[in-house]
Amino acid sequence: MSDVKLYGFQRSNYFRTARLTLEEKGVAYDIETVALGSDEVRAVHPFGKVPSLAHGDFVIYETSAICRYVDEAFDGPPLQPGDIKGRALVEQWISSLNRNYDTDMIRHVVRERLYAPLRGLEPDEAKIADALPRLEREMEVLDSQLGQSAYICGGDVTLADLFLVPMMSGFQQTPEGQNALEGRDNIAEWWERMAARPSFAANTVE
Ligand SMILES: N[C@@H](CCC(=O)N[C@@H](CS)C(=O)NCC(=O)O)C(=O)O
Repeated sequence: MSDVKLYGFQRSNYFRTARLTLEEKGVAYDIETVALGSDEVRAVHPFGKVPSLAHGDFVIYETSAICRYVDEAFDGPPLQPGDIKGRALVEQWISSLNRNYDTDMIRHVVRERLYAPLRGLEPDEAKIADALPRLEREMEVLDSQLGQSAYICGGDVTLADLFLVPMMSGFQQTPEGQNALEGRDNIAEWWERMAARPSFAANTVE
């Protein structure tokens, strides 16, 4: 049993980002599967969201804070650059991935196209259509960035890549995702590199 415990559930893309970070750092951890709305989740997150992380009696929520904490509190390969500008770019990308890409890829497309039918609901086609022009630009920007370096923020994997992996895995399963990714060869090559990493097993959703 480890003194690091990650709370959440595997379908959550943010939970998987936190897991990928722990895996990349080589940190031993336990998983506590908690259901949204449960007393267990509210005990470790004031807004009842996932994930949260406990390290001993220190409990932290918000995925970017969790990932930075894990990167800085434990040994293992650094997941943020050593220089100020490099760290600012990682922060820029994490913020943009959360604000723009997660909104459109996950909340507008994946939740409607993949998850709504699992709950017996019809996808909200207007919500999906609304995101498509933004997704076009988002994929253009991402593909251009990945044309400059192997990973989002340079030649090494950073936290920014670990935020994108779970978003991309759901998105590319949708027809809208496949369409938006058509011809985006730099994104496809990045995906192959990420999928080849041992940490990628932590991204699997049954
Ligand atoms: N800003 C939060 C977002 C976390 C989040 O939205 N998690 C989703 C699961 S992927 C969730 O808990 N949704 C339930 C809800 O919003 O009530 C973070 O970075 O941790």
